[in-house]
Amino acid sequence: MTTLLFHSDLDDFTTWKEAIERTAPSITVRSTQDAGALEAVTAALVWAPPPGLLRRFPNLKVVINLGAGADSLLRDPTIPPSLPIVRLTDRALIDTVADYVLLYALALHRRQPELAAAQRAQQWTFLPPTPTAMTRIGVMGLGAIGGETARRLAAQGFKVMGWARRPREMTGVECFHGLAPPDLFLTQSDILVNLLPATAQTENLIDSPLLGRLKPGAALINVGRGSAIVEADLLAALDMGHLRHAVLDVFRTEPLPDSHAFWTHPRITLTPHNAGLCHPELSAGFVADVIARSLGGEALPSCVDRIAGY
Ligand code: OXD
Repeated sequence: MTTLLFHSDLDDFTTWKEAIERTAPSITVRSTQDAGALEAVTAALVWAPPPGLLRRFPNLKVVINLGAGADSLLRDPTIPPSLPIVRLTDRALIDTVADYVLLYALALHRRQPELAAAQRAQQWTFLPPTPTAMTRIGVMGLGAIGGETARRLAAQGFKVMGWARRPREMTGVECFHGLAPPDLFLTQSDILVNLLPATAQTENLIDSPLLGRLKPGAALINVGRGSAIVEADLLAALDMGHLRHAVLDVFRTEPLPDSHAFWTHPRITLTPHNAGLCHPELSAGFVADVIARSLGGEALPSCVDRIAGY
């Protein structure tokens, strides 16, 4: 028997507990509030736990991050670098994020924000529809989620480009690589999609110089991390009209503070970091396998590279 600690303010404890214990009866899942004997906990399945929480468990062998970006764990100085962090990126998470980007890419392509504003002003504004093949989308980040997102956008008929640090080949997606997004990628993007994790390299990536290289009237979708955006630069690009609209799901501070300018900006659509979520039934087997491997001293899948920061 082994104990798995579960902590998340967003995911339902009981559903996860039932799914994991049904899949692996030798695992007992306990919540932070009812953790039992601290020494019995050998694994943790967590989303954004309070800093210092995991230090209480002396026999912890592995931490599974309940989501794609493990930045909240990497920011916690009390988690030793030797403790493996595994990322949970299940089919549900990949599909829900890809759906989100497709939804807003279509909305931006069909000028839905402008139509909604016209309706609020009771103006009959005819904006001619155009085929998706006339809109070019640049996707930054081609990992499991970014790759699927790019594929779905291409299947919808959009012209799709992707940029990643390492070379990739994808049917139907024009791939770029390198340390920074190249000019050809940025200057051709009608819609720029950020799916990059929070790292030292992506911090403040979307600033005035980058936004200035996008086509006039381009739009932005950010589902990576809020730290990628220089907020004042984004607001300036929107106010000048160089950027037509921004769809934001992630923010530097979450929940977004009440007084934040993004809440009421007419060219911003925002959602409460709900683009994607893992599903207990789809992930229980992976979680059980990671715990078995960690107890058996075997190599772990999807481990966060502490040097690369994701
Ligand atoms: C994330 C997630 O990393 O929702 O943002 O998984």
